[in-house]
Amino acid sequence: MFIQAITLFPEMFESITCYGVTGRAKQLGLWQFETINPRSFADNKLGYIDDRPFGGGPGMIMMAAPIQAALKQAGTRYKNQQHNSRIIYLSPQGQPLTHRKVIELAQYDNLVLLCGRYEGIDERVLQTDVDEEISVGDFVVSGGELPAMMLMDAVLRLIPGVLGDSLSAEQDSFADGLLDCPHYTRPSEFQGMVVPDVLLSGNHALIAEWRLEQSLRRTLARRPDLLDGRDLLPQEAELLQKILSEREQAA
Ligand code: 4GT
Repeated sequence: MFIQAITLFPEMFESITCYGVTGRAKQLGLWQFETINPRSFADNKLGYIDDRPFGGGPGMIMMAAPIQAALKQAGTRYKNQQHNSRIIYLSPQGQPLTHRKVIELAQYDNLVLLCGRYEGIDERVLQTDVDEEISVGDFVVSGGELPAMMLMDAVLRLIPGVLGDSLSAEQDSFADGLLDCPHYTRPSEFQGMVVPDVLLSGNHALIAEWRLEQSLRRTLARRPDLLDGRDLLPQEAELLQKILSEREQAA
């Protein structure tokens, strides 16, 4: 996968290109990356790419022309029509990023991630040049770079070979629409707290069932919205029934 980020702060992306599993995967050639700085397309000597908002108000707006020039440089629509490319603007006004969306984005050969700063980008270039707007959550940060890196990390994890163990991605929370179960490692006793017996039993079927039950309990307690409209497997339905009837007895 070839990822391009349109950003005023290219160095920020070192955190994803140089470190951890994403850094290793890049070294292995499993993905490629470049940044394009809209600053280099400023049509003035001072290099400014922002201006005051029409209608007044605080802050500055990134101008359409340098953003369009940067997107044009990125190619896609213009040069790489043989590739399947997606141009994404990260913003709080976008559709929420979910595991489902991450799977969808992992199918592209090329993602172009447009990162805003200041109060955002002139709407007209978003209208004409951007395929979709995505949000990483209902909160505001100072720039699109961190949201872009969150999207990148989530997508890259799904590319074969990026995670050392191919089972890891399948076992992540949300891969099956549920929250993750609790995890434990040595020592088996820590400050008087012990690891659940079943995890030391060596009985893999029992362990798998315990983990599924824990996932269901947590999802029910913390994120019941995730269970709405989700088809349950027979084993899940049975465990959920057990959990719910326990609750009724306690009440
Ligand atoms: C939040 C998100 C995002 C921002 C999000 C334009 C200028 C947007 C600053 C940028 N804040 N971007 N993508 N929740 N801030 O995804």
